[in-house]
Amino acid sequence: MLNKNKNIVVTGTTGQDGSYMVEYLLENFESRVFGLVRRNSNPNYSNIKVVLGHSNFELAYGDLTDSHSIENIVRRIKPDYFINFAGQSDVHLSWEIPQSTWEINTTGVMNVLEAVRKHAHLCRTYNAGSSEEWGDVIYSPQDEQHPPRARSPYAASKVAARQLVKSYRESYKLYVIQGTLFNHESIRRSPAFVTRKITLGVAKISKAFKENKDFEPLELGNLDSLRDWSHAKDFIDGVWRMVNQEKYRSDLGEYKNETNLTILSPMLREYVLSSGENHTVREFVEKAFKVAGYEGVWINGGLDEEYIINGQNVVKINPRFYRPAEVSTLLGNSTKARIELGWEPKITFDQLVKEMVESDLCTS
Ligand code: NDP
Ligand code: GDR
Repeated sequence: MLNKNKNIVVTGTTGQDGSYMVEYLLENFESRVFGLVRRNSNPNYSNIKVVLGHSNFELAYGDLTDSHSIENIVRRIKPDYFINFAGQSDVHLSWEIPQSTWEINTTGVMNVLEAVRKHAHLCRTYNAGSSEEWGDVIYSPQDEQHPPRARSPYAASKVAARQLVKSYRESYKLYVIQGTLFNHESIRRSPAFVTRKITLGVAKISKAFKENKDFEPLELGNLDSLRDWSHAKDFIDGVWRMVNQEKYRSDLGEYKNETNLTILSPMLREYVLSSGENHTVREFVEKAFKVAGYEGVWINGGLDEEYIINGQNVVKINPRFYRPAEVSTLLGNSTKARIELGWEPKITFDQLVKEMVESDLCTS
């Protein structure tokens, strides 16, 4: 079995990606996994309930913005891998809380890099980068060469983190990379994001239809945004391949024994993970209602646009959900990851929508 007896720190464990990463590691490897959680007045461990109590899993308290806590964890655990999925991940909210977005997504990453540099120099470190970094894109589909063109405090924080990652890799020969992940969703997606907001809304409205009750229409912002959506589980495998890239890259044959990480670090590559197809928010709405058994029609346009099912308005526009600056289209080119890492997504867009809607229909 690969990666036996390794110490792996995963942050963002209570969120979507961190929780799936913890499960993936515990299922596939005999390693000790430490899930970082921060102090919360109302802790919610629902995403990790299946791993709590696993003999190879331990919770570690820390906060990315508290350098002492991160340093103490790295000094104590001496991780072989540090997978950083912690973040202020809500793009829209980043205009409301720009400073904490920066402190978590940028200064927090510096805290991780410093701790690793001082106490676990051979640790493989991953930081969660985003297609949002490319902002108002200048070509499509976007690949690893696309320049940063941030359109939000969130995107700017990730661009800056990427520069930190690059400089620590080059200055200290750390095995540290920041992948560029396009949108990925699941039943664990927070309702702050449009896909889960839609699937929860569809479930609520379906229930009201069945029970012949009144309901409020789902309120959305920009229906014309194009996003390249995938399933989060597919991306976890891709991230793991990225932090073990010499196992997959034929051009790094002589480094496959993992002994010379400091020599390997200048040759590390950062990859795009994406499905390679994009869809509008409007299309997501239509597909989600269809899974629940309803088809509707769009009427009017602009801020008056509505989606009508059975003569009733189920979706309307609320300008509150528009952004000060929108990233209107994203489409990823993940050819490099597919060829060099042998990675490919397995779950289609239709399967993703179906899984999310069916799950919310069951629990609503
Ligand atoms: P989530 O919002 O689901 O999870 C974020 C996690 O970060 C939560 O566990 C949260 O903890 C934790 N966190 C936030 N602030 C801190 C802090 N100061 N210290 C420690 N932990 C903290 O995000 P995702 O799982 O979707 O995304 C993971 C990462 O990947 C994020 O950095 C995101 O920006 C990035 N990303 C996500 C993409 C996606 O489509 N999902 C695409 C590209 C990048 P708590 O529960 O306490 O709030
Ligand atoms: P995004 O995801 O900003 O791409 O960031 P989100 O689901 O929030 O928005 C996608 C698109 O939908 C439009 N939209 C709405 N969005 C929200 N949240 N709520 C609405 O009501 C609504 N109506 C329309 C948005 O304007 C946007 O164009 C996600 C996060 O996971 C980031 O952390 C990650 O880096 C990127 O994906 C890649």
